[in-house]
Amino acid sequence: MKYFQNTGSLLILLTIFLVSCQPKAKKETVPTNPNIVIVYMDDLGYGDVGAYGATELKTPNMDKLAEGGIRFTNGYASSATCTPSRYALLTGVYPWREKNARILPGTAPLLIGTEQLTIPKVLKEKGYHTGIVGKWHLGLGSGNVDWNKKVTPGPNEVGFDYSYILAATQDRVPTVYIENGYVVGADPNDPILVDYKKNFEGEPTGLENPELLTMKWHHGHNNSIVNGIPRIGFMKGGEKAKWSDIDMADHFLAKAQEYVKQHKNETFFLYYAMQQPHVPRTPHPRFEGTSGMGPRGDVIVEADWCLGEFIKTLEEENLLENTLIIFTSDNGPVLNDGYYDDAVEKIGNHKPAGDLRGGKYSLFEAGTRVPFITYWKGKIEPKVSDAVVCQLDFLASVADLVDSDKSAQDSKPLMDVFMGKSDTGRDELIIEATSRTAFRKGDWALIPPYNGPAKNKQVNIELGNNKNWQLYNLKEDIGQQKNLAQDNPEKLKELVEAFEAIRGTSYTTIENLELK
Ligand code: NG6
Ligand code: CA
Repeated sequence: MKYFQNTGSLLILLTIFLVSCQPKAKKETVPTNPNIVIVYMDDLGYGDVGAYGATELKTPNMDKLAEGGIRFTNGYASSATCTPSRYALLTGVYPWREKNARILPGTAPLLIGTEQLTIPKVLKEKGYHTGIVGKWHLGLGSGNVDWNKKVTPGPNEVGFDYSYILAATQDRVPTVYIENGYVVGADPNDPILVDYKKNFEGEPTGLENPELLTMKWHHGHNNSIVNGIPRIGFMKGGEKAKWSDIDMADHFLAKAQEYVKQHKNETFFLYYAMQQPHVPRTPHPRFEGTSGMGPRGDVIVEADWCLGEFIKTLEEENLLENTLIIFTSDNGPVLNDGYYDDAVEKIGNHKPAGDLRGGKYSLFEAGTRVPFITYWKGKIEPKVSDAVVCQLDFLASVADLVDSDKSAQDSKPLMDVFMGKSDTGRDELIIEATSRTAFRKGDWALIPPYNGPAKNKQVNIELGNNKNWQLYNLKEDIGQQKNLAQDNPEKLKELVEAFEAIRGTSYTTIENLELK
């Protein structure tokens, strides 16, 4: 008995000793990284959101996010078009450094190098599960893709564990979804062929068969017809794989919700890239007529609903307090982008660009200044921030947040700004629009001289081209009406020097265009 008692106390002593030897850190709660979600819109303008001044168009869910988070008034996409903006967002590299970073056809090879650093790679290394649902538009394969086999390299080779994408744009073939490299619904008996140069024999086109169209093309968009809508590029086969345009928003939403539910017990990064309000605008019938502005307004209402449903899922899964949500758009707004869809006719008093000048494709502010919101329930104090921030900065900021030492050439670590702890954003930023570049520094915007037309007549957007330098004080003149370049040569010189220090001197302007 005594023997057992002694052994018992010995064991107790030993246990106390062993417990007290445990390293201290283990007892403290180790902070876990949050889930990160980027909700990326396609062509949503600065003025298209209630929180950014829209009154005719109702966007209650976007507004709720803005009101509960930080609404940036100087938040920028890197480019006034899609591919370059998406390239910069994922890699943290200015798109003008990559000559192929321009609007890509559906057959373009993968633009991001498989060795290149990306946001999902940074996060993967820190234990995140990474997914993309929605629009890709960064190229696939290495040229001559066989759509009937595994399409690779693609998102899964640049850091995403899971991908469910549309290859390019809703108006470009192939009009199919691709899950982890495989066309969903592919049928070996009905192989998919895609070509951007020539049609496949006997296949109808928008140009030759207007009688088959349910949506009319205005410019471009007159190649293969899918679901009555003429597209850019030619496609044959894959009947069962073709998407339903009116169901696309619901389809991507369901995939995004599924992704969250499947990975709720891991730390995840989801890039949810919606296709709205890019053309062709095809709202689900339950959203038809809801905006009074025709399909463009209706798909914004639809996208707003999708956002609300998606956030509901995060809430139901108890993830909202542990998820940083970033909401923004790849470029500014456009009304007629190639189809007759009443966007122009039914715009009424709505101003898609707010008080900004220009729109998609433009070097003026509306090309790149977009809705830009960060939200993290319980962690971000609601406010409006005037700091200049860019999607280019997500990579370095996110790396900072998860304690990664990774960074990218042009990306600035601005997590304090995205979290609302600081209002010191970028001092300078180069923006891009269809291979031209402009500069923002402090309150000033600089646009070098360019030869091109002042306006793209088809889309009815001022592009920012002018034979003279343009200099605007955005604080006093947000609509860029008063060119101060002549009156303020010192400021002009200062900005040109700062711009060229980053951009170099071989950018295209009238002068060096004339040299060619
Ligand atoms: C343009 C298309 C436009 C749109 C854009 C890409 C024509 C005439 N216009 O070339 O409709 O598809 O490319 O938009 O074809 S983006 O948002 O993906 O950059
Ligand atoms: Ca776009």
